[in-house]
Amino acid sequence: MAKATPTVTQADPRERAVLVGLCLGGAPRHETEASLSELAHLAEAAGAVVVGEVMQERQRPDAATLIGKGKAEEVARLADQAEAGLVLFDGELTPAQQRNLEKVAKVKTLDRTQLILDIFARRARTHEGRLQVELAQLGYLLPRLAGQGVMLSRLGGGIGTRGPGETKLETDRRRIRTRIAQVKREIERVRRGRHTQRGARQRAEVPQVALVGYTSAGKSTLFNTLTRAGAPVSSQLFMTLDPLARRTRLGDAGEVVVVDTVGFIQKLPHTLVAAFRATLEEVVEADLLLHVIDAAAEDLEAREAAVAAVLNEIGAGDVPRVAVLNKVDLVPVARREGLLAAHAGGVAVSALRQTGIEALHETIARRLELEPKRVRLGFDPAEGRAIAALYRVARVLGHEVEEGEVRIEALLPARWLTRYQGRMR
Ligand SMILES: Nc1nc2c(ncn2[C@@H]2O[C@H](COP(=O)(O)OP(=O)(O)O)[C@@H](O)[C@H]2O)c(=O)[nH]1
Ligand SMILES: [Mg+2]
Repeated sequence: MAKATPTVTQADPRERAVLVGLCLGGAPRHETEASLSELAHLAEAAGAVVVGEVMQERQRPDAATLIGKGKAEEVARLADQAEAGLVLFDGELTPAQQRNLEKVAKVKTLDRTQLILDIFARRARTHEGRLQVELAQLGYLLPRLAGQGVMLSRLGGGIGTRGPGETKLETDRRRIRTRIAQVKREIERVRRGRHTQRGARQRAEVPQVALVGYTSAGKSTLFNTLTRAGAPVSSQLFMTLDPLARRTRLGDAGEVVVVDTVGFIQKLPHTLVAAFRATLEEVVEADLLLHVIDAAAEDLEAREAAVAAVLNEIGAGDVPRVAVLNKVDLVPVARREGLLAAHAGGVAVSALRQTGIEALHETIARRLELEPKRVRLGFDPAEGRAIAALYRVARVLGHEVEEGEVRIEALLPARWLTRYQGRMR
């Protein structure tokens, strides 16, 4: 079964990909299909556009090409017709299979692990995150080094480090092992530093809201809905175009930083677990998590449990959490009501149709205690820094000096009341 979907115009700059799924030994077909649709979603997350799909059923994998030579040729024809520059295999290819398939397909051929690594590499934002991804990439590369075709240049290391009588391959392997050891040490160092920082952790001036949930639950759609609606046109030019973290205003309630994350992936290769967790560091630091749930998913409870388990494991179990039941445009009203009843404090939205967003704003504002309180505070004129800090978190209505004291009247988000308790006048 092969189909090409030639819906994309030639002007589209995205990489064009053909997906290949394999259904082995009479495994249920719908499992392979579900896995393939997750792969499609991952491909999109990596910036590709899916232009064709091939699925094959066989008893056992072919040692040389995984899917068998005839099928591999069919993939090559489809890739050619669809003008695809990339073939993505759902599953892991041995180094030899990858080389053989690339020879037949005549275009870049990657497996699921490489695709996920690519997504993580784009998305790792912290130093530790980048190191974890590099470590996973090196570990993946090491057994796949077989001479030509492998780009080592970006791994650093000088030319001419080759010892006498040593083959190029051995030098490359040694260089990778050295780098792996370096990266591991660096990760340890960063971790130790982080623990000391966390002890002194303070509330962020602008509260951080992180979107978590399963792949394709609608996190990125909601991210766009939340941040686009909030961006005033005049500041558009100055808005950082970080695709994953954006500062935005929630109606009248004040500003937050919304952070998008990589979704929880169903078939995450175990070698990628550490790298995956590193992409979630910001989740641990967030003030509020929006757990985006696909209300139309059949295995919704299992997915939720998987997300909750990972949150606990990474130390984000205590971060306040709101259940956002997304895609309610796809479910009957009765199911929506049932889901809301089962998720105390939850909100039903459609990120795509932009319904329920105001209620979500209100919930976020309430949970983050953003509602403004009118206060009068007193400062010593020498406390310039404390005054500047207040200006950053509050809307100042009046500022005057009385009896040698700076008196400031302001609208202060409720979350800051305790910090300024001693200054109330
Ligand atoms: N019908 C419907 N589809 C949605 C909604 N939100 C997202 N989607 C679709 O679900 C798919 C996955 O969305 P995406 O935001 O990329 O999910 P993510 O993996 O969690 O970031 C896309 O095809 C979206 O268009 C929604 O509220 N209703
Ligand atoms: Mg996304």
